[in-house]
Amino acid sequence: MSKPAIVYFPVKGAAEVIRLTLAAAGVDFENENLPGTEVLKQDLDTYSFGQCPRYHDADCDLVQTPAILRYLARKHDLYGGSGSIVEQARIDQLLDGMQDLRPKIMPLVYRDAFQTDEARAEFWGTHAEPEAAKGQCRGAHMLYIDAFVAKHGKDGFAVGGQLSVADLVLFDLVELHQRVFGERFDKQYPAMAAHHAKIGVLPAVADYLASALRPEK
Ligand SMILES: N[C@@H](CCC(=O)N[C@@H](CS)C(=O)NCC(=O)O)C(=O)O
Repeated sequence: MSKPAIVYFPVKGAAEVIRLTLAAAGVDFENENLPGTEVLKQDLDTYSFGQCPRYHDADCDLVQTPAILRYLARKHDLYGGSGSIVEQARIDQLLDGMQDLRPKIMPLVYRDAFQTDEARAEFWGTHAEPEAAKGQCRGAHMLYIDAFVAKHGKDGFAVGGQLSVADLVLFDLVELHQRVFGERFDKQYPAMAAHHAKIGVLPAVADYLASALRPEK
């Protein structure tokens, strides 16, 4: 039988949160690289919304990253420790809050037009500078994430006291910020940097980070 697979481009991009979640769950998966974007529009049976990433295993074939993450969290016990629907809702809140911030930082990593000091200053001034959280940032601000984790996390985990899908998504979100802002980010958000360091040394995650399964870019 074939392994669970992620269908995407050969970059971390939007698929990295899925790879991290599978790795943390100890799932032996593979990457299937898309040769181009044409298939996304030609095969709407598979790519229902004309987009990737796609995930498939013996039980199902899915698109839409949030749906894939929740499926994997339920399947691999990464949706809160107690089976409590309140804890699951807390995890959902954090996932949704991070989903507001993610599209703001992604272009600074992946789009040439946003690799400028102006774009970095604009992002920092709107989505990372603590004072800016008082203004209109459309719900997308690192201070909100930081405060949510301080309130609802325990023992270094993002929500509750054990590893959940929210930890893997936060790990990736923090890393995107670190790629753009380096030490400036860690100094401004030490608890987020500490969370990243903690998750990165969990044995299953560390093995994945050092593996050939992880795209370089
Ligand atoms: N809502 C989708 C968005 C995925 C998305 O934006 N995918 C991009 C690649 S990162 C894509 O397929 N772009 C091609 C297109 O939209 O035509 C998800 O969360 O998975």
